[in-house]
Amino acid sequence: MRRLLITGGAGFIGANFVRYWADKYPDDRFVVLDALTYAGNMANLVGMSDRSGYRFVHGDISDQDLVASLLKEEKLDTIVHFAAESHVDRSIHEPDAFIRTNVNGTHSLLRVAREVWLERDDAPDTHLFHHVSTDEVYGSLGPDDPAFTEETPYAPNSPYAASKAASDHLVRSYHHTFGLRVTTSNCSNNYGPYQFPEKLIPLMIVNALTGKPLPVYGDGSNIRDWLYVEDHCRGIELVINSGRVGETYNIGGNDERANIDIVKEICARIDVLFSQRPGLAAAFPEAPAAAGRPTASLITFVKDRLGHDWRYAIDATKSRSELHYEPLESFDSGLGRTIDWMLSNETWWRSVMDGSYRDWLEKNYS
Ligand code: NAD
Ligand code: TDX
Repeated sequence: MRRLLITGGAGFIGANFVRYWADKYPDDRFVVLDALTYAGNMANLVGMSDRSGYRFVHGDISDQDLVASLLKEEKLDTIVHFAAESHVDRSIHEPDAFIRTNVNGTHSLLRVAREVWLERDDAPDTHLFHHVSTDEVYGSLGPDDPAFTEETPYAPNSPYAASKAASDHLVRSYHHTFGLRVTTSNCSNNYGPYQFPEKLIPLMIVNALTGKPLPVYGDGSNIRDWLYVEDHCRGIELVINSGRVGETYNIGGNDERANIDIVKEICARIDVLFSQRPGLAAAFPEAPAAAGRPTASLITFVKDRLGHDWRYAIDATKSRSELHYEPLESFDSGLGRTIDWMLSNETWWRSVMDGSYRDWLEKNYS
């Protein structure tokens, strides 16, 4: 039985992981620590407070007293570290928060883990600090370059990627220098339920349903490898349970797509769904599809992202051979599940778009 601290558990991947883990390991204790930045949403964790073993703590990973008291009082033996500033565009406009949370925050967490787990007589018998990172640390690929392996030299291009690269190095150094038991996973682009509609896929779905432009950066030829979030959760589970301490593992979806193809695919699927389900036109009257017009008419090519990486691709051979990792969801089925989830969870995304998802904070902490 594990006793976990899950940082950033009110965000997209963290919340999916909390649900995944709670279903699979109902006897585990899991404490979620989240600062509830704009990306944290208590609605992502709805239903969790009824589960035994679960506790939510509103707080910052940089609060060393808080983290130390949680590790000690709750006798936690595993940290799964998701908390981060995660959106590349925001890191271009306001990089400071990325350094604060991704670099200094991660270091703060490592420092406390070291103190509580390595320097105290009452430390747990064993411990693990799992760090959740990204493929963006490896830089950008050309069309014929081989996919990123764990040996690919780091070449981060955005302030976001640089801050994640710095955090990866800090995690590594705490293992090498102090003997902290760590693992790291570097993962490709996730999509699925509860993703904040600032990222490509949920933004395009929300805008298509509300009749807003679908902004495609540059010529839309940039390529990403797409991974359904549940497969990422499974990959992290495998690393936590069977990964070698001190190692890093790439986790990918084995599904490279150009942005413009994804946007067109979303448009086509929404057109089909509206033609099959007459209720959708009444529910989403602003959607072009409600009037029988193609959703693709909303596609708008806009100024490119500064320093926009052209292609990411993950070689997950190591995870496959050592951990038997395989993504189970294809992009086709995962995109279908995601669009269905968005159609069934209009209240969730509307509350994010109009800001009312922040009411929980106001009610509880004003
Ligand atoms: P997200 O932005 O949806 O969620 C981040 C969460 O962290 C939020 O709940 C936020 O409130 C919390 N947080 C931020 N700063 C904090 C702080 N100082 N203290 C405590 N909590 C804080 O992010 P996500 O997309 O779920 O990504 C989770 C992790 O996975 C990140 O580390 C990210 O770098 C990594 N990752 C994401 C992707 C992706 O496609 N989204 C891919 C690979 C890796
Ligand atoms: O409106 C948009 N139009 C557009 O063309 C947005 C939001 C994005 N894009 C493009 C930029 C990228 O090429 O789509 C691609 C995907 O963009 P994002 O969803 O912002 O993701 P990306 O920049 O690839 O980074 C994501 O994957 C790696 C996550 O946000 C990171 O947290 C993760 O580490």
